[in-house]
Parts: sequence; structure tokens; C-alpha cells
Amino acid sequence: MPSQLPAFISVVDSHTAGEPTRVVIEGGPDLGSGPLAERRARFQAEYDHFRSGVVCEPRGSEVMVGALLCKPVNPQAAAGVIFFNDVGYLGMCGHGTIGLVTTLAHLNRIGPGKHLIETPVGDVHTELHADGSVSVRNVPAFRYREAVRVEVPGYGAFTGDIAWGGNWFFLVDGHGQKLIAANRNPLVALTTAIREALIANGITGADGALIDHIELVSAPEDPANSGRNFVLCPGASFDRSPCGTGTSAKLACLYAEGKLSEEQTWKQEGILGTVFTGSVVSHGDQVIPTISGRAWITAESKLYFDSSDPFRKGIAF
Ligand code: PYC
Repeated sequence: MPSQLPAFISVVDSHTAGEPTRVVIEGGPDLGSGPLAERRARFQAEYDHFRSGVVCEPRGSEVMVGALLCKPVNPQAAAGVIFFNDVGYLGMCGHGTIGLVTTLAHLNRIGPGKHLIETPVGDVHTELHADGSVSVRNVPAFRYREAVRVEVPGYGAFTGDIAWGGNWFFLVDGHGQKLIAANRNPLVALTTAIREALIANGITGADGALIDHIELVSAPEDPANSGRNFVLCPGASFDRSPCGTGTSAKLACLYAEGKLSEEQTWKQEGILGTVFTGSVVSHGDQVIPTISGRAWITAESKLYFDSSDPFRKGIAF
């Protein structure tokens, strides 16, 4: 009965470089056994209240990314997963995949080694290392358009690249902002205004896809790293981690500009100063990025959805 919620579900929470992931282990909706993209469409059409109940307040928050663990199509895969947040669904999620692999290891479902994970936008090849870090060989990434100019009301003109890294990104350099946590409110305001301006001007990813992630990039604060970013996620939240798909999009742009070779490692600093390392291999006119980072388990819980609770489907602000 799709509009109903189960009495309770089991989740494992973790954070990857500061960004939380909540993996639904038991009690999630039965989405059938087709490709993950079809199952995501069914999730959205029939069980969106489950998404909002799990990640929105009062059980979650706008920063929480949910991960619905699904039976994979390929019996060789360790898991299928559908990522979601307080406003909708993600294609891939780099920090979330690192959190998922760490969670599966915590549950003793996998050990160190290589594990295939299916997502709605393609297969990702992960490796859990002996030190607890996780590498994610992402779906192919590419720069779609270079140096796109957009006029942002109240701020002026910005120029950025549009790239796919498992989600759609608009990457902006030369924004004049210092990318530090103390500036998070003005950074959210600016990136939200940029996203609205892209929409207002009909600037999209391929096939009219909504560009829902805005990535400001700069030089690193720590000279040991290669670059720093601030990533606005779909909705009003920003990524506390360096954003796995955002790092992938950045790597694709660097490669397209001839500023990154297959031999180089890129150290991507996020807004908290935490780091993902990244590299690429060429894939025709695209690249296959690999990003690595570490997650930590923060809780194993049951979430209750009492039928008399007015906020069992989450609070929609
Ligand atoms: O790590 O890819 C990522 C991600 C996307 C949204 C939040 N984190």
C-alpha cells in the first residue's frame, strides 16, 4: 500500500569527510527487480513520502543524504543503491557510496577488496582498503559546455563550465569568494542565485537536464592540496565533504583543459578542509574518475513512523 509507511525501519548512519549518509538496511519499499533507474522512477512516483520521512526533519535534516539499499540486478554486484535527499533523488553520490561501502563492511556483509555497486546512472566499482578508506571508480564524467556566461541578478555576471560527474554541475572559478565554512550563508545565497539564473536563462545539462549542483572552485587553503570547492546540493544544503561527483566533474574539466593527465593525482579540499583524492583514465572523449576518501559510522538506529505522528512523512518547509 504505497502511501503508507512501515511502523519502523532500520538505518545505519555515517559521515564521509563530514557529510552524512543514512543507509536504509531494512523496511524500505519493495521497488521490484528491474534496472535501478526504473526502480528510482517507481520510488519517486509511489514512495516519495518514504524519502521525505527518512531524510527530512524531524528524523533527518536538509544535509542528510539517504541511500536505499536494493537487491542488485547483477548477482556479482554487492548492492544496488538509490540516493536521495530532502528535495529529491540523486544520480550517483560519491560521499554516499563511500558511506555505503563502509556501512556494508560495518555490518560484515563485505570485507576489504573490490565491490561492484549498481546505481540509477550506472555501475560503480569500489574498493575497500585495509586502512578503512574507500575508492570509487565512478561512472564516466565529461565537460559538456565550456565558459558559459550567466547574469545573476544582484550579483553580476559569472562564467562557468557545465559538467557531468554522476550529477550535473555548473563549476565557477573567479567568483571572488573565500571558500571557508564561516562564509557558508553568503555562499549558499550566491550559489542558489546562480542556480536560479541558470534555470531562468534555460541553461541546462544535456537533453535539457536540470543543473542542480553549483560548485565554486578556488585554490586550496592547504598548499599540500590541489584545489578547494564549495558545492550547493539540490535544495538549500551544501556538501560538507569535497563532493565525490563534484570532484569527478572538476576532474573532467581539468582533463578537457589539458591541466590533468592520467598520471596525476588531484587532492580536492572541501569546505571543511577534508580531502578526497582523485585521478582519471581517459574514456573516449570522457574520463573515468576514481575518487577516494574515508567514512565513519555514527549510529545504528530504528526510525519509527507512528500513524498518529503528523510529521511521519517529514516536514516540508
Ligand atoms: O559526494 O557526490 C557526492 C554528493 C552529491 C551530493 C552530496 N554529496
